[in-house]
Formats: sequence, structure tokens, C-alpha cells
Amino acid sequence: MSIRFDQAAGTLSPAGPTLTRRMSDLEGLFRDQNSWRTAVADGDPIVYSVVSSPVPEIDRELPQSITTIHPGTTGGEFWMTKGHQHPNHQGEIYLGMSGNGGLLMFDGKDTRWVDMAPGTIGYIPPGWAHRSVNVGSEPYSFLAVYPGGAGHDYSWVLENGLGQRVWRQDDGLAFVDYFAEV
Ligand code: S6P
Ligand code: ZN
Repeated sequence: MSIRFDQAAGTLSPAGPTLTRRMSDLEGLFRDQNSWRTAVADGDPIVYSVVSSPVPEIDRELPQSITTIHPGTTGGEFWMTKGHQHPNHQGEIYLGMSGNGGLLMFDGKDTRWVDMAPGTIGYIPPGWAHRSVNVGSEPYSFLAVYPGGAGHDYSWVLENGLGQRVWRQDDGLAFVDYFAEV
């Protein structure tokens, strides 16, 4: 089968489920909770969307999705995905499509960061929780391909963090320890 992606419209054809994550969906994830609450009250903006292909998320299938993270910061922290762990530890690949972002990975002990630009393949090894971050001023989009039986655990990141956080600093970025006071 072939699947057509319309980058301008952000649609896949044929399409599977599309997910829209607003600021209110990212409860407990930004370090500065007061800024997060203000952003929720002040229009609850869309932070990212995920469009999926029709390939089902079941064992032995190989689903794909395209995530687009809008540019922005909350309390100085770049806009990002919730982040998750795959409970059935399996690898995953990302391909940068547009904009500038990064792939943050954490195995419970060590942290890794991969700069993601159009054409970059980021590899997530089995057992590494992962989050994507838009560090640019344009939307950041990437394609994800992952085993359909991997599952998604979002509570793991709430409990264990992701090792580091990514902050805007001057014109660039800075990393701080995930649970550090800011
Ligand atoms: C799925 C893959 C991505 C993310 C998407 C949104 O395994 O890693 O498609 O689901 O980038 O992130 P999150 O953390 O909200 O699922
Ligand atoms: Zn994943």
C-alpha cells in the first residue's frame, strides 16, 4: 500500500486516527506549573498533533504517524510531547521532516539528546523513554515508525522524568536536570 502525506494540510491519505494535544493535556509535565496553568486559562493552545496511517497498533504490524509540534515555550521550557515508554521494550525510528527539534531519551539512568533536522533519522533503542521537543521558531514535524505491539505507557514519564529538560536560553537552548528546582 502507499500513503500520501500532504505536508501543507498535515493530513495522511488514507488516514487513521488523528490526535490533538492541547496545553491542558500536558498536566504535570512542564516544570513551571504556574505558567502552565496560565497558558491553559489563556486559550488552552494546541501544542502538537499526531496524524496516523491506517496501519493498526497491533503486534507484528508496523504503524506510522506524523507529529507536528508548534513553536513555543511555557515558563521558558520548549513545547514538547508528553513522552512515553513502550512497555514491551522495542526500538523505534523517527525521521525529521521540517523545522528544528530534538529527541530526548532516558533509560532511567542515562540521558541522550539527538538534534533533529529535515533528513535526520533518530533511533530510539528498546527500553528508552522518549520525548520530542520543538527548539525552533517554526512547526517541527517528524515521521515515527514503531512496532504495533509496543504499547504506550505515559505514567512512566510522570514518575521517572526524562533525565533532562530543554529550555530557551538567549537564541539557543540549555539543558537542566529534570527534577531540579528552577
Ligand atoms: C509513537 C511515537 C510518536 C509519539 C508522538 C506523540 O511510539 O513515539 O508517534 O506518539 O510523537 O508523542 P506522545 O508522547 O504524546 O505519544
Ligand atoms: Zn514511541
